[in-house]
Amino acid sequence: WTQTLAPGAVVLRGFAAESAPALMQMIDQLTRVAPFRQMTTPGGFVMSAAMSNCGSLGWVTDVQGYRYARHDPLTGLPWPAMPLLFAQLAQQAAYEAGFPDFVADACLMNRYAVGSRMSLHQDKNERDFSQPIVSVSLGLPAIFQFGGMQRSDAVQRIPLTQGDVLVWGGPSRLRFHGVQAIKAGTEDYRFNLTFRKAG
Ligand code: MD5
Ligand code: FE
Repeated sequence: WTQTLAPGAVVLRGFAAESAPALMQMIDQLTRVAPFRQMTTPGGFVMSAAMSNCGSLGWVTDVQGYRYARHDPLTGLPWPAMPLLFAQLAQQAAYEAGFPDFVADACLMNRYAVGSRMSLHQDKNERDFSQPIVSVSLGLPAIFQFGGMQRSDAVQRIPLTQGDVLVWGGPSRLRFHGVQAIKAGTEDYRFNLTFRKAG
């Protein structure tokens, strides 16, 4: 079933539940080529979530800033291609949410260990904000913080479990958001796939 959180922000509960084991296996394969690593922010902080990418562009951060890059700075290799399973899932979810022409060229893979979090931020390194972001939750549950257009705006707390897919478009594309510290559970990690049209 689908739930609208705000204009443009749609939750597809369990949309990826059946695909979850295959998605996790794919993450494992992709990150043998492009390993998970904790990146450094321009301010010099080591991010709490470990990240990797697939697709023609990958999101990276280091002391020089946030950007999309064609190559993995850790290995010098191009990011691994986006698997068809990923591309089709992202496209179908965007379609369900009213974005029929979404084609992702970047998939950021986030891995949260117990205690990892992501502080409030906006996603604004992409070229075209008319394209949505599709995010897929796997593994341990999380509490997602869904804020407003300003950092100081109140946040809604949205529980997310394995297989939940969110589509963030329209007026919600640039909202502040974050992930609260992950609690211990029956698995080791929370994974999130974040699909974007970056270029
Ligand atoms: C996560 N990742 O759960 C989230 C899922 C990131 C990140 O935030 O930047 O890697 S994407 C959530 C998102 C994207 C765009 C807009 C909004 C949320 N929003 O309006 O709340 O690891
Ligand atoms: Fe984000």
